[in-house]
Amino acid sequence: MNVESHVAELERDGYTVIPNALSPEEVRATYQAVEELLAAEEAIARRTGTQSDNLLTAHTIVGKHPVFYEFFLNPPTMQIVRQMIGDEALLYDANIRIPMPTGAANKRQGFQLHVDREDYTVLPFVEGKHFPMAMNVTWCLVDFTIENGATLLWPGSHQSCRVPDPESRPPGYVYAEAPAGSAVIWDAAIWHASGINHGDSPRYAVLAYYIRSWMRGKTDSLRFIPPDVRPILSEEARHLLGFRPAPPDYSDVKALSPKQLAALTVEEKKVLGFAIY
Ligand SMILES: O=C(O)CCC(=O)C(=O)O
Repeated sequence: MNVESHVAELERDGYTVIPNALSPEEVRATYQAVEELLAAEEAIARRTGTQSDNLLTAHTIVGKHPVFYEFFLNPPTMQIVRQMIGDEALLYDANIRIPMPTGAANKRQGFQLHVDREDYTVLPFVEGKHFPMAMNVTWCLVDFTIENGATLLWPGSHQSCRVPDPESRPPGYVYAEAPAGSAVIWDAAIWHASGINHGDSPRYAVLAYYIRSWMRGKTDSLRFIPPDVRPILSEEARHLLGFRPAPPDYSDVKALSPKQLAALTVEEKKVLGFAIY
């Protein structure tokens, strides 16, 4: 994989496609996990609108099925994400998203033209210069085609530092057509919309949203991991989710070496402003 060219595409176009980010076995196992999770949630999800005729979704999936515990460390994806938003990038959320072959869209729910979480990905930069704050990743579990609802992307629109009219469909979009196993990575500020599925089978996909390490976002993304799952996760997966020591950024703390930091007593940490409670 040529990391530099994927990063260059993300910077220029606002998106890139990594073929074979998942092996065929991983695609199969993930597909099965998606089916199991959707079936487990179906009764409630139908009532809440999380699953509907046109769209099946599942939210906050990391802790909901063992296949997803480590999934979001996907090495080819993380190489690119870390280049774009820093080595300490956090996994903020992950979802299942399956437009169904009805040839119709729900109102909003990603079908409208949008950017992701504009409060911090676009609005701070209006009239200024784009700065990447978050990356959205879609793993295709089936081939993404124009017919089955491949995502629509407006290349270069992340540089506009503007939020689009959700009801509009300006010219200049491309479809993220990609074979199963691909990861489509886009800058959260790119204008995009879910395609409508005019095909004859569901468009299976798993999505994740990564943010810069110093951001908090708007949901309590740590507390959606069930307490019994936390100890099962690898150290790296816990770190990705944000279970990590967060030394405050006072100058007297920054002056300490990792060894000195590790040796601090609770009383010393209290004085230095650590979150000890
Ligand atoms: O599933 C898709 O094609 C698009 C999803 C989307 O727009 C989003 O997650 O923001």
